[in-house]
Amino acid sequence: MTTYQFPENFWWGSAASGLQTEGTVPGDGRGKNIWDYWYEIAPEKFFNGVGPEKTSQLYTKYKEDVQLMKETGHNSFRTSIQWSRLFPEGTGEVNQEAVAFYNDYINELIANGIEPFINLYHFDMPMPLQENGGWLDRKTVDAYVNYAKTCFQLFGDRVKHWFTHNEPIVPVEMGYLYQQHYPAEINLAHAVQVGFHEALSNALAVKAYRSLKAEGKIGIILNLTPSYPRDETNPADVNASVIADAFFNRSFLDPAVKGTFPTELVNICRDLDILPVYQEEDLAIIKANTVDILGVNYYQPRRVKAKESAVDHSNGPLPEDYFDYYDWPEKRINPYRGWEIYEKGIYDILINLRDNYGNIPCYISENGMGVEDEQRFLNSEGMIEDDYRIEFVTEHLKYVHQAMQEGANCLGYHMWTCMDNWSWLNAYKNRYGFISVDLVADGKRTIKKSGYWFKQVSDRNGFEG
Ligand code: BGP
Repeated sequence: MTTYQFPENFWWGSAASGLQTEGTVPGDGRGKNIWDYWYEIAPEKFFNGVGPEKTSQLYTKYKEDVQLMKETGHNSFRTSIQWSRLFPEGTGEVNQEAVAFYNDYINELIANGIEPFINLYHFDMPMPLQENGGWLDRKTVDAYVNYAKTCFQLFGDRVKHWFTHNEPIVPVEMGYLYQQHYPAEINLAHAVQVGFHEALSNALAVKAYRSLKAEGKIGIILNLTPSYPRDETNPADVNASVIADAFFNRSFLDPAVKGTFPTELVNICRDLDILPVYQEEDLAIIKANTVDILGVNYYQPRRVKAKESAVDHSNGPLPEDYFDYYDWPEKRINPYRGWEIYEKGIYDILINLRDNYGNIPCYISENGMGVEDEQRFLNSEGMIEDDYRIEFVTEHLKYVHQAMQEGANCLGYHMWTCMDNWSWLNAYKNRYGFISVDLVADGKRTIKKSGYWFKQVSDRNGFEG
């Protein structure tokens, strides 16, 4: 048995987002976002036809939920402020119902010893802005900066950890390459423009926050997917992994932390004549306004090899023109989500940040395992015995610990997620929480075995394993 001891003040908690947890109630004044709209026009795309209007009813149950966070050992918790709740039109009038709600929610967390980490954009573009192009439209960047500043002013007296975006590559790839988010286009030129505007909006929000001379920290949350080549001794495979890494990781990691874009990516965009439209001062703004802290979401690695298959030109250029995915024979897969489980990836990310990104302060902002039909694991006391989740977290934490022993600047570990919540298109198919949510019994919450286990880990600031 080894003792895995973490430093004092290590952040133990979980992450969620506004849209995935809150739900709507009549009179709350929330505006429509792209998910409401997509559900309206294509409900069949959503697992079991469940849309974003109800989700886990946190809007009315947050007091109960904060108590459950306490019971599961949280000293910190991340959520996002829904843009379309605060600004029903995306810009203009602030919705005072939203201000009251987020004030109460934040105060409740603090009163219970849980530090609120607040993220801004988590995939929830207000529909009036999307109608003008969403992130394709430069005016959305201005609207976003206004939303960011408003949040800093309203809640910044109590919130000391801010994040500008959660996984900004996801709206790029899922909205403009792989059709999993609205507007579900396949258009690399649009994807590049959207990504650039998001990167710029991050820098402008950092700048706005700094101008307030606030004492808190501001960062960004990135889903980093280490790109492993099929064969590390084969230069063509290694090159494929470098390109995949530039597209999916360094596209945001480099501008956010170093203030520059990866040369490989810029060269590809130049060759394809799809460099984004930008204004003269944008690059200097990005250079000057890098983040204080990085949130790392880690679920799965990316395995690639040199391009062997024919390039498919039917949808114009795509990242996959430069590499093929590699099916590693030794992989272990979470069959419900279809994602590889590879614990060492979390260590490799932290070491990469240590060696190549100035050891920027960071924390694991999401990690977790979505499992279908967890009712199978109910015991006679009505508790879900999710030993697989305990094992998943334990094995990842061991690698986090090892990286920290070797100098990685990791300040905490947040699970995805606290309460089972609604997922993009998958709705309630896969459950990730420490706490189950019974959709039939009006959202009844029950702590799972992993929730009690996490409390012990947090109390002891470590575990034996
Ligand atoms: C991350 C997102 C979360 C969450 C999680 C689980 O990428 O930040 O919002 O949804 O993944 O993934 P999914 O819900 O697709 O199973």
